[in-house]
Amino acid sequence: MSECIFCKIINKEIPSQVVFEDEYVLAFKDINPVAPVHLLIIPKKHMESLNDIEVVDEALIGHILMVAKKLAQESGIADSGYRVVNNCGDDGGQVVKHLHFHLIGGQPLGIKIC
Ligand code: D5M
Repeated sequence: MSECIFCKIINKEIPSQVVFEDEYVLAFKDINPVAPVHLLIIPKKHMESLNDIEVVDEALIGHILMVAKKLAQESGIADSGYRVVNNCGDDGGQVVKHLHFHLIGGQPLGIKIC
């Protein structure tokens, strides 16, 4: 049994507010939202971080971005704008060690560091 909290969410061992699911990915509401829309999009395949993706994962990563676009549209933030954020590793601020992408929007977003 995996100890990874996001794998537990995928396996429905702990609850989450799922907004999208298919064979490859799960998207759910972030438990600590920083904006009116704050979703997490994760691969069902466990990978610790962006450092672990391989060539075979190219389609999966593209799919995650397509899901981000779809969820931005469905959330009503596509036209006003949003961010898709991946925190990688300790300096990147990654807390949960299962690859995930934040979809954030619904208000003007703060500090822009790049
Ligand atoms: O982001 C990890 C994110 O994961 C952080 O914004 C909180 C969120 N989180 C942690 N546990 C849960 C559960 N159980 N449900 C929903 N969201 C959760 P990081 O990029 O690693 O800092």
